[in-house]
Amino acid sequence: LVAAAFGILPGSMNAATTVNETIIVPAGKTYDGQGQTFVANPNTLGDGGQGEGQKPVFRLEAGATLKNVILGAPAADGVHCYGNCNITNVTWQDVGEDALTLKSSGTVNITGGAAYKAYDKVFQANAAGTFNIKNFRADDIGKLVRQNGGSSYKVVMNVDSSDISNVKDSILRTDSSTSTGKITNTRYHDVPTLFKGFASGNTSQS
Ligand code: ADA
Ligand code: CA
Ligand code: CA
Ligand code: CA
Repeated sequence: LVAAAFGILPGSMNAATTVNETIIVPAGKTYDGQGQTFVANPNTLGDGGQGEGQKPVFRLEAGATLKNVILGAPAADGVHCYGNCNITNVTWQDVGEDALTLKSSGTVNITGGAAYKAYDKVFQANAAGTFNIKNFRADDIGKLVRQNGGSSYKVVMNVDSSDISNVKDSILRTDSSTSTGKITNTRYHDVPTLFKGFASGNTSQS
């Protein structure tokens, strides 16, 4: 078949790849998913519910890039970044426990992509650092960025040119008096509060 020869047999493009063991992207390397859908094996990584301790589908070492990836359900604990990472055109169709966690200090650049159906958090900051979120779409979420509850390190949260809707709690949330939140050029609807827990003067919106 001509279609088979060109790899466009019906169904073959949309079949999800089941990830049994966390895919590690080494320091400084790029993993290009080429638009493929990845789902977690619930028995080895996690069922994508609210249980803590699930494993990530992707683990990015410092300076790694993840691009052109669709995470389907279950997405377990999503993506873990150990230091700087670039997340380009990555879509979470149904966020698992959370979508992405900064596990050690660094800058996370999230450009393009989307996150849907996050019962609680999308991006979780478990270390000091910066989140630059640009051209992102989020719908039906608890919070877009949450600094780990009770922590006092500094997290800089920037959201630009994004579209955020149906938020249960807030877009950006921290308990740290040094963390900052900035939202620019962004559309939102059904969002109860943009910022929660920031010290006065540490937020801006335009
Ligand atoms: C919760 C939990 C933390 C950590 C975090 C996460 O905030 O209290 O201990 O597990 O989730 O990284 O998902
Ligand atoms: Ca959690
Ligand atoms: Ca979900
Ligand atoms: Ca988590």
